[in-house]
Amino acid sequence: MDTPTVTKPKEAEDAPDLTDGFHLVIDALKLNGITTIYGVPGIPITDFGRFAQAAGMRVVSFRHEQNAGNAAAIAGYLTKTPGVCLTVSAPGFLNGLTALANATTNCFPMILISGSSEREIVDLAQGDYEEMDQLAVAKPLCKAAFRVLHAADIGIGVARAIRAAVSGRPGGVYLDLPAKLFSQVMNADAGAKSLVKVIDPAPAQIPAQDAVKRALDLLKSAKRPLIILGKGAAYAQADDKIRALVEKSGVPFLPMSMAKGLLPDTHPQCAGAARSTVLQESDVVMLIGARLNWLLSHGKGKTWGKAPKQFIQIDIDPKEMDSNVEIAAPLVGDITSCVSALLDQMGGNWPASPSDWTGAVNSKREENIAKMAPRLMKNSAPMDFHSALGSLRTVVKERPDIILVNEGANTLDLARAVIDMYQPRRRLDVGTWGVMGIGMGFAIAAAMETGKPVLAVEGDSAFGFSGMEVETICRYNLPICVVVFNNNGIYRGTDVNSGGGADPATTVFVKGARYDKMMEAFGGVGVQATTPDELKRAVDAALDSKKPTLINAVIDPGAGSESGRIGNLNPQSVIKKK
Ligand SMILES: Cc1ncc(C[n+]2csc(CCOP(=O)(O)OP(=O)(O)O)c2C)c(N)n1
Ligand SMILES: [Mg+2]
Repeated sequence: MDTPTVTKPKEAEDAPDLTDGFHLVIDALKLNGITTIYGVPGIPITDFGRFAQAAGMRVVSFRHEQNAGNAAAIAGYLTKTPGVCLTVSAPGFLNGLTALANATTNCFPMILISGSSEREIVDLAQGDYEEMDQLAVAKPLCKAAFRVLHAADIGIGVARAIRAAVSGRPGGVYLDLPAKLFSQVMNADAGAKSLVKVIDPAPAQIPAQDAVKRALDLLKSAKRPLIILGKGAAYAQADDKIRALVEKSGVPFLPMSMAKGLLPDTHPQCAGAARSTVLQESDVVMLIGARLNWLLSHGKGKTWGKAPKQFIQIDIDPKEMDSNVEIAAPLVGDITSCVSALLDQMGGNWPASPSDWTGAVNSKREENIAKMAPRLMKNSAPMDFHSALGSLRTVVKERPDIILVNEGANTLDLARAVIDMYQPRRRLDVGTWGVMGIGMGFAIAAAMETGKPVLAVEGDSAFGFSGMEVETICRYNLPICVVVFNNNGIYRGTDVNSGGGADPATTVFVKGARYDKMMEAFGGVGVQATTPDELKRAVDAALDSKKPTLINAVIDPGAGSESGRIGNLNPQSVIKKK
């Protein structure tokens, strides 16, 4: 076995046989193929960032830890290697925690590394600088949490964090590194020997043969089968196998938001535009890396219609089965292994999907697409969501390789419905929680990890959660085009304060704000667009030039609806609105 090399700390120039905590953490990450750190500097990790950069790692400094954390999380999703976020103690740690919890909820592998205060003072609550028992706080919000107290344990600590993040169902891991650890010194050879290269961090989990047979028997018996692809299927990077399964079965498929593009939305079997019909009328549903959570109405109720359903579920986590409704054919294993096993057992003469069903799904899809088409083609000012999205839809059609980041309410729900995706893992959005604030962090990591241009389509409220990172985009000169759908507020810009006071209503912002000026302030390109044609020209120019660009897209303030497409989740008061 090769002995890992260690980077020598500067202080050790006179003592070449020494290393320390700073350098052991860097060496442990590098040994495991982690080359980028997303973070915000400060005590006790400023020098750590400097040393990591000196050692050839990419250390990307953000303006707020939540955005760095979101960047790390989506880097993990895109690469299947944990993304690393680095923060200072207590407040920086807490700022990173939302992203860690969100990563865990969405099954994105990431590691939050935070410096922390001195244990002996924290444990006695003696009021240390940024004192907090961070390990205890992090534990319920992630898959695993570890603290390393001795330099000699850094190798094993980093190894455990990596394995915990990517094995089984991926998620967030917290690694607590007290300030004192960084300057702990040890013999360089012993340090090198203490490092651990994780072997097979996400081992295949092969499904049982009888479970595969049970799933196929059920699928074969279906009169109205449906396949639902979740972002777990996109994460698996088993694109060819999944496509082969869908095409061999002939079954209509429905992509969840971040699974759009795994097979093109324009694929003849795609039932995206006939969602209500297929959910209501299907009789056997195969879930691939999709959970029956609120996004699928927990697998029951009106959304799922009256016809009895039987579910086949492919998931790596056995606990996912029967979480909401009975799963008739659970298939536990990693998606690549499960889909391969299904393909193998399907053999050469799998029957075609019943043609009355596929025909009905197709005609519903064509009907809905035709209904929407005229709304996407209007070239008027002010723009409404559909006309603005119509031009972005064409942009993505012409440039299917770009990455689309999307958040907001109407801006999210309508973009998801309107913009067809053509390639896997090109759509990154608010995920399971519908969280606002992922925009700039996701865009920055997507650009850095893939080298591809990024189009971030942002509600004006959504953008505000991470908007300061436009400076980061300019500083690193990233090929990111941000389009702010500016309707002067949350859902709409037209609410008034029903109490009659001077304060604005709770959901509205400064009218006619010029978000484009924010990008100009840092040397990027700012554009104001008032028609779909102007918008398309500006986005094309941005993606061609690869210059950081922000387009303020002026949207009719009255065009949106409350909470986009999930207004039904708002609790209602018995007292009528004034
Ligand atoms: C962290 C977080 N805070 C608050 C919310 C509630 N929320 C949902 S959508 C939204 C903003 C919607 O406005 P905008 O982004 O402008 O989209 P629009 O509907 O106007 O297009 C907010 C604040 C949330 N989802 N996540
Ligand atoms: Mg808005």
